[in-house]
Amino acid sequence: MPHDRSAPAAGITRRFLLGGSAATAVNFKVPAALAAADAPGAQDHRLWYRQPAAAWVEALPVGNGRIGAMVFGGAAHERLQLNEDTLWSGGPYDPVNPAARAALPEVRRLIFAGRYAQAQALADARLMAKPLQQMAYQSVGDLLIDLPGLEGAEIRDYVRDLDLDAARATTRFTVNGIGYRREVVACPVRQVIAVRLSTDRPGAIDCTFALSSKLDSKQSVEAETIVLSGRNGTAKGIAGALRFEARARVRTKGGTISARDGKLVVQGAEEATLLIAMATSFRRFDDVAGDPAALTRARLDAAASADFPAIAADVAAEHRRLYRGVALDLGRTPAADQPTDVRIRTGEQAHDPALATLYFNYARYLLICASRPGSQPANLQGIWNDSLDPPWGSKYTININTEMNYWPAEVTGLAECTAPLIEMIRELAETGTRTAREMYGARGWVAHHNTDLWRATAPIDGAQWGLWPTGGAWLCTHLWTRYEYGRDAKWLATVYPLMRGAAEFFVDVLQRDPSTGFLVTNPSLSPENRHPHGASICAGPAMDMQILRDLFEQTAAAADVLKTDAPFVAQLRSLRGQLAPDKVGALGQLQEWQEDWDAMAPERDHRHVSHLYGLYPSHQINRDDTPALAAAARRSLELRGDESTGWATAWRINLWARLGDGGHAHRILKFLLGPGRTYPNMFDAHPPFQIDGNFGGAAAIAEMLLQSRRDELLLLPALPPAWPNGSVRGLRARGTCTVDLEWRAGRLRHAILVSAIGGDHRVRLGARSVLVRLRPGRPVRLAGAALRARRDG
Ligand code: FUC
Repeated sequence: MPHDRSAPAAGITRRFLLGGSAATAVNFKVPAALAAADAPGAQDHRLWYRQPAAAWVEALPVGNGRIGAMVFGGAAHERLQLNEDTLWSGGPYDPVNPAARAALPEVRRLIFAGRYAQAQALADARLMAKPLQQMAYQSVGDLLIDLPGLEGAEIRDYVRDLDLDAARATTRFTVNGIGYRREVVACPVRQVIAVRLSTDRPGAIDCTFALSSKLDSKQSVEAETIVLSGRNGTAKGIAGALRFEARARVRTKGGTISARDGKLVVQGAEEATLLIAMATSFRRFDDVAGDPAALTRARLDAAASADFPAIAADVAAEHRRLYRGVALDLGRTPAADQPTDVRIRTGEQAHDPALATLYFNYARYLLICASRPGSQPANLQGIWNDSLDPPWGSKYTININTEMNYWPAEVTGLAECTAPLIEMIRELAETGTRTAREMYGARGWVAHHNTDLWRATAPIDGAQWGLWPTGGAWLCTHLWTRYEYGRDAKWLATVYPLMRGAAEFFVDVLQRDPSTGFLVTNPSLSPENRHPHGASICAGPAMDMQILRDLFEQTAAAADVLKTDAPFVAQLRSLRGQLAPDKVGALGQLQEWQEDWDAMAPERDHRHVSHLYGLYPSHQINRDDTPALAAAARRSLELRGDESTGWATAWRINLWARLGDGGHAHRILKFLLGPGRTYPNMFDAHPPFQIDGNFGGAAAIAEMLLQSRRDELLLLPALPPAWPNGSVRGLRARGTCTVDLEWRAGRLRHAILVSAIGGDHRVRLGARSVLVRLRPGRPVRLAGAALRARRDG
């Protein structure tokens, strides 16, 4: 076979492809983690391929929350595309438009007068941020490893994989009987990416290492270290204010290291290990005085004492601390034995329940790798982006996408990964206070439909998309959710001011709708859907009303827990009752707007299903308490259709799961996992790549197995016929509960519940329910048969 992109040699054993053993063609000593790929279930924790990545969406991601790499796995030419999560264009800036406040009353008046297009034109002229767009997340560049001796050589026995449990990408192949191995990890403990090249023949490694970047930068070599230092980009008139640095230091067993043309040259080595550190001068959204040279140097120096096995062991241990908290089994068929890209290509036709398991596990892997305490939150691409000008700036779109990134966090045991999101809300409350004051003359704080590294909060892009004041409010519901799961009142006290500030803003800006007397937002919009009157902007879209009902009630409930702010609580509860209610329209659908416009809207299959927020992620609408609204939500979903962009498809699956329709949810999940919405590296395809679909899809799988609202637990609420037998261990429910489930022939065999703080929980299985009193830390086992035998409790 002439080059890298070839299929594996005929006759290669499955054992080898799965990770090798003593019987394989290549006589590597196989680390336990790789050999374990033969163990039952190991394939549920592994993406693997028989050819290198030909495109970025075939490369495999590693990350430690803050820094990451996409590993291509080329034999003669390896590329690691590198990211650092604070490398964005621009610098600290304040986009508030000073003309906005004076124009606001007229925009409001035009909206209440039904002159929407005119209102939107005025809003475009006077209300929008300056600049009109936010800053973009940017790639650091590439680490390039060239092995000139392999150029044109016949590559045999090629396999590359990503071990989701050990958090390691490995590439293996043979050339002329010599076995080559390359491993990559991103270490959260030592803050470096480590790459090891090894062969089974001493002295066989001849290669060069280089760093390159598309940003304004220069490379130099200091001893055994390549240094890439540069500046971030200027964008939309905001000057680049960041310096960044990537440092890669090589160490070898045997052989020599020299420098040539800004590259490091290794000759005759048995093994080469490269440690890469990256940093920028970013310290906070208003402080860019960091020293990336000092930071990267210090991290390399600190890591120098450890060899690759020690670093990889740290990576695996720290990763497993989070990753191993949940174990899912949805059943397995022979389809699962194929390479990951083949499974995705054929998944829609094949019966491959384990593909959903892999997707679920991968999402948990991705969240751990993209969002850790101290890092930035996961953006539209997590932390993986090869562009200086990525789609939608690879920012934080907070009218759905950022929230969706964190949907699986609590239920799948990754609450710790929400720390960066919570920190971002704190920062938005700072910048958003100014936006509230200057633009609206209001107290509290506001964020619109996007933000960036600099925590910009003014409306962007155009009024049709950006003039939506409810982004901060939606984010605040994640604070209450965190409290509901963790029940830590001390922590709640630290975030209560953020919730209070978000609520206070709406106390000041809500307007009384002259035609109905209800309180509504104005101006606003139903993300990003145009109504039939030549605009999207309007008053009181259903989603705003639903989010504000949650925000007001949750803020009041938080104040109750903290025994504070009684007058404000009374005011919030009174205002909550005056918010415009949900309505059912002529088609039997849940109305997206105050008026029954849904049937006439230009895009009836619009990707956003914003008015269904009340059904998921909120619990306001549900089949038990509000059956008529739940039926209307179902009708809306039917009208919108099942297939949409990646994230919008994932949202639909969660919604069908909340409606208890596992079969329907599963049909849409098959589409999400197929080649139209999943790239070969299992990244979600909007298209283009957007990571929210991965997280929304994983949340949906959990939602089909377990739902919790207040102190109620719904077991297997939307189990699809396609998953008759299975089990899950470690899902979380509100009230510090951990839930294990096992089912056979579509029926629950047993559930094991444990709560750290104990308490009474109503446990539901279909129409049956039982009240369970949990004592702190004491597991309770419930037999499915016993639950089914109950009349009701
Ligand atoms: C919203 C969505 C788009 C895309 C973008 C990042 O604007 O409407 O589909 O996901 O965010």
